[in-house]
Amino acid sequence: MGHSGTLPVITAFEASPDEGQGLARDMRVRWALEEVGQPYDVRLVSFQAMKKPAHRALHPFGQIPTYEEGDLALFESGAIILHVAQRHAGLLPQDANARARAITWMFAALNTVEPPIVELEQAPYAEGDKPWHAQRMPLMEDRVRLRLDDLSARLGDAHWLDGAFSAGDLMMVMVLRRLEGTGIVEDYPNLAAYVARGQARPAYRRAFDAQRAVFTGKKAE
Ligand code: GTB
Repeated sequence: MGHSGTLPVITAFEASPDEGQGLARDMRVRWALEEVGQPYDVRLVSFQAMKKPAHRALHPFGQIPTYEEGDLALFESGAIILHVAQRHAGLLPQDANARARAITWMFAALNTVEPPIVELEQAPYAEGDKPWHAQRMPLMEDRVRLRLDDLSARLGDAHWLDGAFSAGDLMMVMVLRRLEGTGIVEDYPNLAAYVARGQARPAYRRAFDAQRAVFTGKKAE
């Protein structure tokens, strides 16, 4: 975490509840920046500071991640990654149609696959004390499996969703990672291999180590 003053600055949890597992959404932005070789600074934000006016000026919903670059300030991990991918080579194909398809996979990850996964993940915290919670869990899990059935069928034995690795794969891998601990992805060997393939990328490893260093208190570099 240098402070050159000229690098883009992202925000991340000062104390991520996942204790360095890289499940919060700064991880996907870090990974994108690593894929394109763009160094960045990180400003760590506490849960309290996130809800204060200074942070809300950057993020209307009082969340992380945000992205500042010169006089540009962005929020929403998808918008940030699209911005990074459009300005640097490495995350989107050159061909216009292939590029549009890769962006489509970013939206599919965020709009079609992530919502039921987040719903399932958050239910125990949000409604775990309700008498109907135990009955709702399998229904939510079915909705996740419906998406994974189709995603698995589409991926088949390909390495990535549409040709070369793209921002669409980056987003999809990160979304699938949110199922860690449920055993659901493991029921789809090609999706499990797909996630592992993403995690094996050197840029992923660098991003993971950098966010983990926030938890362990060690410097990543
Ligand atoms: N749609 C936005 C985006 O894609 O950027 C969503 C941003 C968002 O949900 N941010 C979360 C946040 O700031 C962090 S990522 N939450 C604080 C708040 O709302 O007050 C969600 C997240 C949090 C923690 C874990 N974890 O510990 O495992 C995983 C994911």
